[in-house]
Amino acid sequence: MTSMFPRKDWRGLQRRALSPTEVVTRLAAVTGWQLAGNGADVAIEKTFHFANYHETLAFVNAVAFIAHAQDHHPELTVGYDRCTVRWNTHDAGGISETDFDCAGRVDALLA
Ligand code: H2B
Repeated sequence: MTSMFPRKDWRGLQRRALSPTEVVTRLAAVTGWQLAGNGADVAIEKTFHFANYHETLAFVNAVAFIAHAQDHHPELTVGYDRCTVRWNTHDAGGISETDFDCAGRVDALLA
């Protein structure tokens, strides 16, 4: 059976790592996201806080839906009442425009 879920098609789309200046400029335009890691592991990350485990896992599932639809997958660190979302583009070996796009989609879940 074909999937009912829309999925981003990356074929033909050029993805590149943003320069440090580009990353700093984009970080200034978003709330709560910060730089983490080093070299090819450099990423943007933000920790989201929740009232309990149920809310945290509901958030994790919503992020997973975004990840599937965008074909872009964050590293998630999950605790009882918090989840850290960490985006980088391993295909590009750095932080790309896609990471900021997906960060905005995650923020919108709670807006
Ligand atoms: N997720 C992340 N975070 N970085 C990538 O470079 C990436 C991904 N690439 N998800 C995608 C999948 C790629 O491997 C597929 C083929 O589109």
